[in-house]
Amino acid sequence: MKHNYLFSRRLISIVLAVLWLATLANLVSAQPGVPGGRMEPGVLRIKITEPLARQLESATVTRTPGNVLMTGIRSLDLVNEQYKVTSLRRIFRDGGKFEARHRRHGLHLWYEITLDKTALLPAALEAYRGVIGVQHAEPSFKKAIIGSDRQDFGPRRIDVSAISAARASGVTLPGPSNDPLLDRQWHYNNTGQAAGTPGLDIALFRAWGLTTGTPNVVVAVTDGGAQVDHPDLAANMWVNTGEIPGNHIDDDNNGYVDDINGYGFGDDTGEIAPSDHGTHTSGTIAAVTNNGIGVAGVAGGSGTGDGVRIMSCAAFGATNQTGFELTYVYGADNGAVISQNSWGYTNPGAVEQVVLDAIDYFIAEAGKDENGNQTGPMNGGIVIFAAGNDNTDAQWYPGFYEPTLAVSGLTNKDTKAWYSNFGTWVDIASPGGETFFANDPQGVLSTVSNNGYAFFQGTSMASPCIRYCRSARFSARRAWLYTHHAASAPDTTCNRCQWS
Ligand SMILES: [Ca+2]
Ligand SMILES: [Ca+2]
Ligand SMILES: [Ca+2]
Ligand SMILES: [Ca+2]
Repeated sequence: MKHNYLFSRRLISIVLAVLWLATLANLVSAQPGVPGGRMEPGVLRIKITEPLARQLESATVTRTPGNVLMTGIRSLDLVNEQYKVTSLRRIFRDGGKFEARHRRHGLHLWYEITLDKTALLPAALEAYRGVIGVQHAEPSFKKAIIGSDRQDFGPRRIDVSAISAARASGVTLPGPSNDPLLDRQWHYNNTGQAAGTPGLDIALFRAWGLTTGTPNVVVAVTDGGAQVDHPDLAANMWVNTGEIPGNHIDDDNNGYVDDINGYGFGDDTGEIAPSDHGTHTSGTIAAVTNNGIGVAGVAGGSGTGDGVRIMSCAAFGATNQTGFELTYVYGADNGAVISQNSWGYTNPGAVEQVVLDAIDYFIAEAGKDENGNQTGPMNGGIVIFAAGNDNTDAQWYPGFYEPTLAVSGLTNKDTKAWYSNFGTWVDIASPGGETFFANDPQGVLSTVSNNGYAFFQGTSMASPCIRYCRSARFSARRAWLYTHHAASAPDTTCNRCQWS
């Protein structure tokens, strides 16, 4: 794998922040069972060859009296008829000015097929694999926000009326910001305030000496939706300046209507449905720091409007969950350079090549224009995933996919959090916290929906490594080699980090 990202000084804390965020997600528990039960019924995906793609793009589609879709391509139609196919569509919509780039990455070769819901998917997959020009066929595996099935993981809301008044204005960073809840964010500066071990944190105040964030770093958060108008988050939301809100027109012709702060992929709307989880992970990255209200974000700026920007990619919508692969392509094409993910499949070993292809696209193309010129703060992107909350070393994708940065979770005493996944595939560890009762201060505090604040626990990011992040430049591949957090022996020396 080739990663040649050169990081500037200002990016370091951002990356660290996002890393740790990665896992404030609460992953799903492993659900051993029949693999077929983990597939979405009535849908499968195929990747076809270039010749078949050309044929399909020029095909005249007709329908049989029974509404089965026919393409005029005999080998394909035979199977379509057998499985009562009603829809065959490109997964990645036309990329506009990025279409040539999409095609170079083969994104136009992916199709989604809607078939008889009662069809046995393993048999259907085999049938499509036998079609001339089909290189790959796969089901759509079920996915979940990490921990969404675990109410004990959060959110544990705090009483907003108990929030103390803002500290004095005029506070300058580095050093403690004026956010009134900062003292309860032990993961930034662990003084033992939540019965943790002083000093075991991400040394955020020191990192703020390098940077507090920068608005040209856009972080795409694939999760539930962020509350885009949360008073402690709104100012750091990415804004698509080419789009006019609410006019039902795709003004900037990027394929998405009214996408102002990202897109509700799950619900297929520019109106992003706020969720506690997506608001929490977004807030850890970039709640507005030093604005005198609520919490601080890791890269939320210095109080002068200079934080990183959050692009909310809500694949988990209010009514539906879909479009995961689209979020990476959307992110890369619309200016994001970091992709933050706190979702996973509902069983270990499940993986979708279409998602991996999209992740590869993000890693290769983020930060560049359609001609390959670097326009963003990085030449290529980073994709970060929560390792998961199953306390196993099984193959939990997409974090298990090597090019992503997989993040496990630590307690405020620098031990592996009880729930955190682990293994040689995990790249880094960071505070995820542990909560055992309502408002347990040992969790991680951030923003949630309805203008709220709450503790969550979840697999998280790497305070041990972050403490060693002092250099101005490093390569992604060299930086993130860490963590075999076996159940009881975290490597707090971080001696596998190789900062340059
Ligand atoms: Ca648009
Ligand atoms: Ca519009
Ligand atoms: Ca704040
Ligand atoms: Ca990795």
